[in-house]
Amino acid sequence: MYTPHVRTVRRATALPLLVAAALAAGSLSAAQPSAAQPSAAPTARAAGPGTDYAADDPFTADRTSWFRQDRFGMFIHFGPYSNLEGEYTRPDGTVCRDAEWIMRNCNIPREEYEKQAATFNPADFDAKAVVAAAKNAGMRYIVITAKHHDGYAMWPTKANSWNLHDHSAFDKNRDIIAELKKAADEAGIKLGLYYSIWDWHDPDFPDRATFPAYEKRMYAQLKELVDTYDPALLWFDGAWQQPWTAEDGERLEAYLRGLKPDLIVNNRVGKNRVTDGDFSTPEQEIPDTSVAGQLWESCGTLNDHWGYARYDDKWKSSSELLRNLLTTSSRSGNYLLNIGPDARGRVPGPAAERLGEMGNWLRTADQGEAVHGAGSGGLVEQPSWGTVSRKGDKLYAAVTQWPQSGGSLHLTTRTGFDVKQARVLGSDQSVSVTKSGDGYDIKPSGAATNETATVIELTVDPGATAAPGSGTGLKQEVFDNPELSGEPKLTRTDPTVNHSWKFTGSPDAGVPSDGFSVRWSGTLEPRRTETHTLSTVSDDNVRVWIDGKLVIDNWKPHNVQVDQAQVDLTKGRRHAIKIEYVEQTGEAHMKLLWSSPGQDQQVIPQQQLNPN
Ligand code: H79
Repeated sequence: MYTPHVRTVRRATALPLLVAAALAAGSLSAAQPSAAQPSAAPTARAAGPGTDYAADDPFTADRTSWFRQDRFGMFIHFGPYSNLEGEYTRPDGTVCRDAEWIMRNCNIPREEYEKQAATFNPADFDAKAVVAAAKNAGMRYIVITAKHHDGYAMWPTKANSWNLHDHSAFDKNRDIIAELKKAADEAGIKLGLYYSIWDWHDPDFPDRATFPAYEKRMYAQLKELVDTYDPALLWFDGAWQQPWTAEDGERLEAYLRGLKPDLIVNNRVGKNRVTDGDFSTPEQEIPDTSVAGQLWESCGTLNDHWGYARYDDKWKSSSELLRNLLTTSSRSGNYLLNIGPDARGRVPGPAAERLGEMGNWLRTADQGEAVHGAGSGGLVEQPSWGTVSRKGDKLYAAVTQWPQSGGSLHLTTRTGFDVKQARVLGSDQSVSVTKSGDGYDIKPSGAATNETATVIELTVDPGATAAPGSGTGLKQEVFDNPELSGEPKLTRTDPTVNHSWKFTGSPDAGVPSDGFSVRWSGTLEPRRTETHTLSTVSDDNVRVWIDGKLVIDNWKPHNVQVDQAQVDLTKGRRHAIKIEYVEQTGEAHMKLLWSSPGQDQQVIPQQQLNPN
């Protein structure tokens, strides 16, 4: 069996400006109560009761559409550590090896690290060539380290002089981030920027007492990045490190979304939870299934290091890398595959070679259709002989273990659907598909087309899906006590159960941010007759009844948790739903999602909900 490589909006309102202004004024603890927002438009970005940070559903929003389609991106780790190329010669002549962590792991004294950084001259960095290599590989976006843990900025920041412009031997007229942005724009490639919250260089980082001074510089740098390079995505890292807190994450995320509402942000902006940012970030690891409650992107290396390491020749084969990409996209995830340019800024030959081979495979006979724009689809179980992804009415079975002559591949189905047509991409052979046991047997008549994965395209009729409903949402009753007791403070129709009140927010300006409770009731109108997976993302207590039956019961105060229930729902029928939720103290979140074999995970949309 194939085993993947595993080492292991809304519009901005004027409100963000208040936050920005408070920051500019040096006050990071701005708490401006917002005006009451109608529940249909949770646009508030200012801290305080009434704020709802969930502006949209990342699973369906236009904002995230490119990210959900693109599937394959290039990570670039590049900084003054690249100048050492992974080797530090100690004063006693012995050599210590690492990569982007070399300063820390090899205990390089700060002055030494600064001294070598002053000689950093990546004159051969060729943004056009890097973008061309990404595009040629089938990658649709790039994320480059604007600042790694060593704190060194790869753009001409004005916040300090620890940067490529002011502290290097590099051409003072060049700005590699600007060059990359221009080349990416010209090639239709999205540019994202990596920014480490953890900073080894800034003396104000480690101590909570001095941290606000660091944080101010960090906000200034991030504003520079957004204003100057207009990144499509920000990729944070190191936020697990003290003294960074979940409250700091709440404030930073709100600040960034105020700067650029359609920005995509990873979950390391906060504390790596499904409620932080837009997507989860498994590192050097591919989860077994789609991540419940959040988009996801797996980042991984081509060899064993992120930053350039001249001694590291443990290159993965392009076949293994492609299979990782197929596994990832078949689970509705993205693959962010890393290159580490050398001291001169050149892409290592073996890296370029593998990217080229990946691109060749993806272009051949349109095999890339199995990746770009494809996702899990859910119609079938994951097979042991490869991966299956879905794009509309096509299933792409990427077979890594081709059957012996005359043999067949079994597909276990999770719902009823018909197969209309089957063909092998890049081959004239015939493919027979017959019903068998819990699914279909697929029997190709010829040989595999290549060693990596041979793609069988099945054209399917996924069965009856009802047109979208015309619902208006659920009845929502909000109580200003944590017991759902007495008269509700307010009653209204809530379009979706998709709320991130976090620490400071609440359902209404008149409801405190701690000690409130909410009941939703009405009906749920599914579009397919299937077993649905209902997921709640909650903090704190939650319980859900469907047709009078308690199906989710997590009635103890808790931190962010995902709870799931399998429920049989019937197309077009209005199933009764009731949800009770309590916010005790701390953060508050409450989301309700569904998925089924024929329905990708999403927040249950307004059209399928009714208040009665
Ligand atoms: O930039 C590369 C590494 O230098 C950096 N992240 C990648 C993209 C990195 N810094 N530290 N680490 C990786 C190791 C820390 C890993 C963990 Fe975790 C932090 C384990 C648990 C918390 C990563 C983040 C895995 C889960 C969350």
